[in-house]
Formats: sequence, C-alpha cells, structure tokens
Amino acid sequence: MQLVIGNKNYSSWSMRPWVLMRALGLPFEERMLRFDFHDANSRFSAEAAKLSPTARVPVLLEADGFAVWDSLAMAERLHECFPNAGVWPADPRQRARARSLCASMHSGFGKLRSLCPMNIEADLRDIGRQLVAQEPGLRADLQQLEALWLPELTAHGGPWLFGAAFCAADAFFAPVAMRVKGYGLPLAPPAQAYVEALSQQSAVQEWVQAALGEHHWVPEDEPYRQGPSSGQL
Ligand SMILES: N[C@@H](CCC(=O)N[C@@H](CS)C(=O)NCC(=O)O)C(=O)O
Repeated sequence: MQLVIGNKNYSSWSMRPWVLMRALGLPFEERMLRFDFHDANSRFSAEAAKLSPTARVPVLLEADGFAVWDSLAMAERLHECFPNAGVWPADPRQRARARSLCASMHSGFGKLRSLCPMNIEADLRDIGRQLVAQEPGLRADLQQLEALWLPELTAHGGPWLFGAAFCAADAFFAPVAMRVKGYGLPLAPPAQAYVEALSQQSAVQEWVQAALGEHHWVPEDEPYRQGPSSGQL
C-alpha cells in the first residue's frame, strides 16, 4: 500500500493514518505531496486531483491503484484488510465506542481546528493563552475532549483510550495532542497525561522528528507566525 500525505509539520489529517499504520506495524510506502497552494500552478493540487475527487490528502493507494480517501474511511479499510492488526478494539462495545470517538473528532472540534491549526515546529503558547481567554468555543472544545477521553481512560486504565493497546481512536487524537502542546492549551491532569503519552508514542515521535526537519513555510497554514526563520511569533 502507498500512503500519500501532506507536509508533516502541518497535515493533521495525514498524520492520523500514518501514525496508525506505523504504530500497528502495517507495511506501507509513503509519498509526500508538498503543500504549495499559493502557487497558481500548484503541483499539489494537480497531483492530488489525479488521486481522488476531493484533491486532498491523505490518500491510501492499494497495490492496483485503488484509492481510499478520507482518514476515517482509511481506518475502516485497514481494519478490513488487516482484521487482526488491532485497528479497533477487539471488544464489540469498545469498538463501537472507539468509532464514536473517531467520528466525533472527524465531524467536530471546529474551533480547535480553525483557531489552532497544527504546526508542530511552532511555539504558539502566547497565542494559545489569548485564544483560550477570548474564545468560548475553544474552551468548549477542550471540555469536549475531556468528556470524550476521561471516561475511557478511567474505565480501561490507560495509557491509551481503550487500555494497553494503541488503536485508531488514539491515532485520531495524535494531532490534537500536537495542538495542545504547541498552543499550551489547558486540560485536566489526566487528559494532559494522555496528551503527554500520545506525544511520546514512538510512531508519533517519528512523525514529529520528520516534521521538525522539514522547514517548508506554507503561508496558508501560518495564521500567527510572521516568518519562516524560527519558531517565534
Ligand atoms: N476529512 C478529510 C480531510 C482531508 C483534508 O482536508 N486534507 C487537507 C490537508 S490536512 C488538504 O488536503 N488540503 C488541501 C486543500 O484544501 O486543497 C480526511 O479525513 O482525510
């Protein structure tokens, strides 16, 4: 399989299936389409349009070129192709709950997503403080994270949402962990501990290290930093 992704520093949607496949040890080849939306002759847009009708990443390409787009659909396809890999928890109710969490992530958290776009290399804690003070919608999203995470962490004993095994639900929240850290967003201690565990997870770390080595400035993904020279505002 080939997983087509965007810039590791910015592409939160790409991070989800990449981290999931890497964490579960599923074989895949990676291909990066670098973001260049500002270019009228954007190579990203042209190449992405060849791969899926959405012209977005990530895209999962099977050996014969069959394309699966959208990260949630990818999780389900991976579960079909590798039923014993642990994409979802083995217990049916935990599986339903894990899907609920992923779907909630997928369709919600509008304020967290729009106000705090993923930017792994940037230190945006000053901005984060201002946003939390000024944006009730962002505070509501943070409360929603705690409401989704804490019952599962308590019920299954952590360190992951459904116990000892890392699954798609954890991978789906990996970019959220990057935002919580980058913007210094406040969460209750058990939720903060989960963010820390996610940040230290080996596949997440591998992604982060690659993101830190990129240094590709994408203006559309930089609402806060003034220039590419540093992680400063
Ligand atoms: N819901 C989609 C979202 C995909 C998405 O929005 N990808 C962004 C990059 S993170 C993209 O390709 N943007 C390019 C564009 O908007 O032209 C998924 O889960 O895969």
